[in-house]
Amino acid sequence: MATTSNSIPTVGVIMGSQSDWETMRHTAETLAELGIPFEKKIVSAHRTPDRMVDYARTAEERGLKVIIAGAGGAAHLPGMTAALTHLPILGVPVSSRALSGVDSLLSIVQMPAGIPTPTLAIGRAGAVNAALSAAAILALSDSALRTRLIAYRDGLKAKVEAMELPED
Ligand code: RP5
Repeated sequence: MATTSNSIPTVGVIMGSQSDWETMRHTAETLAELGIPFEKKIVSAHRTPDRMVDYARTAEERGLKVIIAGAGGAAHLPGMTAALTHLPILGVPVSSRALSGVDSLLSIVQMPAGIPTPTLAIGRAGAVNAALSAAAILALSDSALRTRLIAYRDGLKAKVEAMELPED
């Protein structure tokens, strides 16, 4: 299991394949930027189902508070993980080769009532926003993180305010 710091990870970042890392690295980078300890692991709902069950069933006792799950195609990882733990599961649809991630999006978002998988946008935007959503959840009980999250958003605001359009 890859972890980012000596602190106990509070966020688990899982993905169905190494090919998902190009998208999910944006989740990892955003969590790191906000100083949130996380772990990352490849867990495939279809190809390593036993690993998925073990990961989800031990998540809470290992200290995780939120899990971010990214997958593409028939993207069952977020939903199946949500079925195995009551921790919040945030789903990131990875852009697929065949259907550009629309299949991933619909696979994750259309859960039956009772087992939710809050679902982000396809690709990089969703990966970044999953990290920010996890931060917002954790910031409810972490005032230092709340301060860092507000500073992150202030940074975005400053960037847009500094933008300029070319002269005609
Ligand atoms: C899914 O199948 C993974 O989440 C990945 O997005 C997709 C393709 O996997 P690879 O064929 O690249 O391993 O399980």
